Amino acid sequence: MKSFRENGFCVVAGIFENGVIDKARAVVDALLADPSLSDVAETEPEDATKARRIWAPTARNEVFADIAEHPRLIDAVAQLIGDDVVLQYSKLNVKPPQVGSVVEWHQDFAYYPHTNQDLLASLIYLDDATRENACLRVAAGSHRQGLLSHEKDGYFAGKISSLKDVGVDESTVVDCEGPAGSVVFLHPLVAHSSEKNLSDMYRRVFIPAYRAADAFPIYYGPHAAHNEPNAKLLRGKPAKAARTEGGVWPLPVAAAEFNSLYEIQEGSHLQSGRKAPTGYFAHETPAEPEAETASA
Ligand SMILES: O=C(O)CCC(=O)C(=O)O
Repeated sequence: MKSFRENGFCVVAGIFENGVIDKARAVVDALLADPSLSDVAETEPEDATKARRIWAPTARNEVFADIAEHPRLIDAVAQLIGDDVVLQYSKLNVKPPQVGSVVEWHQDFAYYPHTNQDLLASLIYLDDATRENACLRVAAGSHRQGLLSHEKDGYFAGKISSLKDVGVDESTVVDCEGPAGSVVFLHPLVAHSSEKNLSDMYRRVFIPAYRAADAFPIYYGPHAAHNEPNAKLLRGKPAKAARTEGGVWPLPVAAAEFNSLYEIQEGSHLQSGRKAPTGYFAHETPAEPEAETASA
């Protein structure tokens, strides 16, 4: 837990009883083999038969809901963000062999700015994770540098251009390796990423994310609109007040709506034909150069 405060992450083993992670893997195998996979998952651009992200696993199968609410997991979460714990959302990254997509450097708070920073993501490895099959990588201590720029051309691009560009020391990067069942707890401001999976092994990770009950989203964009109706108090009391920390937080206003971190990081949302922000959230667009007019 000291490591979470100092480094912005910690890796904890031994939370789950034997068999729990095997059960979760069996559920994922069944989902991946289901012909209607594309209804519940985003697929790999290199191979549309392979999923890279299963949406909202806790809503699909009680094995995942039980893991996300496991008392020992929530004990650990409560030590890090306080006793009133809300499940914010869940997702499952598949990283299939050979094609598993890169996750570029980013901080979760850039996607989900809240009134305070008592949030965390818990990455529960379902397979043994090493550098070879693209384990999570964290820039230790980067959470102390505040929110780093995730913008490109004036819009939220979902990633940091490079650690060096934003002043993060590359020598702080740590590989979060661990056997299946290990949990990486991530501070919302710690920069993290993972490489493409070029190995022959899966590197699946189930990610329930939590927040203190008195942390509320400060940007009600498409992501919050999707997640908030299902946010669930798991322990303690609901908040009667929002706890705020002062500051100025850039909002994740993208040039077009995006469905996932992968899409926005790859820039494919720009080719999607989805609409740009309008009205209140519209950015100023540069004026078009004036058309040349024929002289008389
Ligand atoms: O799956 C990974 O390696 C990284 C996950 C992550 O950072 C995310 O999905 O936000």
